[in-house]
Amino acid sequence: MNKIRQLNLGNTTMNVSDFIIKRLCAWGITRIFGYSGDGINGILGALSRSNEPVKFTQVRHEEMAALMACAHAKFTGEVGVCLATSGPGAIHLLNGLYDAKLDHQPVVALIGQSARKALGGDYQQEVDLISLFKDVAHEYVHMASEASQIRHLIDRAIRIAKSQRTVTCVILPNDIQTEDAVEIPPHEHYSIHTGVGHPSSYCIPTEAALDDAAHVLNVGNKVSILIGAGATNAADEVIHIANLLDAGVAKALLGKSALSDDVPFVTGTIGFFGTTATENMMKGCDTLLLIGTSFPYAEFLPREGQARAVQIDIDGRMLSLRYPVEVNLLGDSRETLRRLIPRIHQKPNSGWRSKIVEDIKIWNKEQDQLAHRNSDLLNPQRVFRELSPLLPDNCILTADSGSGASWYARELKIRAGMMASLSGNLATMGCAVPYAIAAKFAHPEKTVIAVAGDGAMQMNGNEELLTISKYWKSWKTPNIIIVVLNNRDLNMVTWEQRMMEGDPKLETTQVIPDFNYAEYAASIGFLTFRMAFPENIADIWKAALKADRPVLVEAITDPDISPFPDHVMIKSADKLASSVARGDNAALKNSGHILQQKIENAKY
Ligand SMILES: Cc1ncc(C[n+]2csc(CCOP(=O)(O)OP(=O)(O)O)c2C)c(N)n1
Ligand SMILES: [Mg+2]
Repeated sequence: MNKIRQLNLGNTTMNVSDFIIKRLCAWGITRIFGYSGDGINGILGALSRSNEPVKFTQVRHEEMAALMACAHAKFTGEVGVCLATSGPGAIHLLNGLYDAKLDHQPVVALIGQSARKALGGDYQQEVDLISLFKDVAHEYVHMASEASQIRHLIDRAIRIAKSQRTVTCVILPNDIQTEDAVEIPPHEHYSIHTGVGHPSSYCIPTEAALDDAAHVLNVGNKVSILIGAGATNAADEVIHIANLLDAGVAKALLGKSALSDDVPFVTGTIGFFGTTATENMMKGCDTLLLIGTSFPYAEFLPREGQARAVQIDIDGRMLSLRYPVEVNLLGDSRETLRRLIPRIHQKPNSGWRSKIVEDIKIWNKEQDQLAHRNSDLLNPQRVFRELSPLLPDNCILTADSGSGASWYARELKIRAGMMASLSGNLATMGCAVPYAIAAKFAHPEKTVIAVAGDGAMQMNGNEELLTISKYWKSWKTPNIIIVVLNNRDLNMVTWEQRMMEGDPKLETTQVIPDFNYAEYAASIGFLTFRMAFPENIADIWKAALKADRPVLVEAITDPDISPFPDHVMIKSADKLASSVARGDNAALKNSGHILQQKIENAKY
């Protein structure tokens, strides 16, 4: 074995950790997000002495490392890697790893463990990591028990993460990390000899399935299309097929950046943060084409039986999951659409498409009025409506779970070349800032804008500002803007409680401590703005966008303006009436005329 080691390294001694770094680099991994601990001392040593191009990003909390690894995967298409120590460090990773798992992102977690001789001995920080990670990394979680396993553990963890678009995990006992590396396992029984590399390939449906799908789409009269993250890279094809089908296109939240909002028949988002144009289209269609989406909420899709449906998805498990689909197409969105398009007959221009385009115009006009309505404090809708036209080309947007996600969904208009993401399926708070940091590391030349709630900032965003402060001078451009919606409220949930439970705002659980985010960020080197008056909004955005360092914009916004649009709230008019009857006037105060009447007439 020593001979092999020397063959590969000349006179240098390579240990298991050096070899792990080398192997990661052979796979093209260039960044590891992580946090130190004695369970991974060997790897940290190897990282610091490595001449390989891999870089380490030191975060403030391991959950952030996992969220960054997920965002890295989302914004680069590469595998994201995070590194944490045994016990508490590994446990902290979990939420971020679930974010990656639920949004189908390839992420590899490398975690430390107590030394092998201590395992099973109730040793300090000893946690049963295989069991703990068995759900989040169920496709592949293994612990190394000897050096000659390392090559295949790393190779398989990366390959499976890539091919299944999921989370995998390699557990590395602390003592194994400094053993001599075995680059080439002995050529004998029980040895595993894996290689590096994963082909770029795509899957396409059969000709027969394409014919069947084309038939359903060709005989339909009112076609609506819903796209998700799986339609990224298929924008031209989506536009092409939509034009042939005389259809409109709605976007699930994770598919926000898959298609430009400039396209006149894009109805915007669907769901709780969706537009009336999308809602009308879904209610009126007789045919539904789903592309790369697993948008979950049935009530926003056509009723069963209303529409004949075709779905395209790269993952067979996601087919016919949300709507009983007549023709399931298992394949890559772009390649499948390319093969479907020649089979589609051009539908004549009909009232269907023009009504969709008209609905979009009506929606935009109404939203403009709503953004300019008076409120006690700053209207959050106006904050984002004024930012949207100023967004730089090719910028990257991220958002937290919270009211900000609604304004991000509805008010920030995507143009071709932009990227945008959030925690779609896990919908975890606290992803906006780590996502933005990962985006900036991956694309340092681009402007990155994160929309964060004040609750999320208090949960972890404030700490992660320190990471920006630590690294921003190493980025090619300094342009990263953190927008904090300071509403002193866990606002989205406060509104859900009004809508779903008929509760008034519950002071004990919903009001959060006030904090001066701008002052704090300024103290660690940010350029900061407190946005409190409508007439200053545009000027603050312009100044923020041309800043020569990271920016934090603290918008002091009105929690009584609902992040949910009226057409969604109207379905809960009786519950909202109950919240009003119990002394909370917010639902009545800022709603439109029709909703107001519904609330006033509602029985509770
Ligand atoms: C980790 C986590 N905890 C709790 C929730 C439930 N939740 C969703 S949005 C929200 C409120 C967020 O408050 P804030 O960050 O202040 O944003 P706001 O809605 O006020 O703009 C909560 C508590 C969640 N999604 N994730
Ligand atoms: Mg808040």
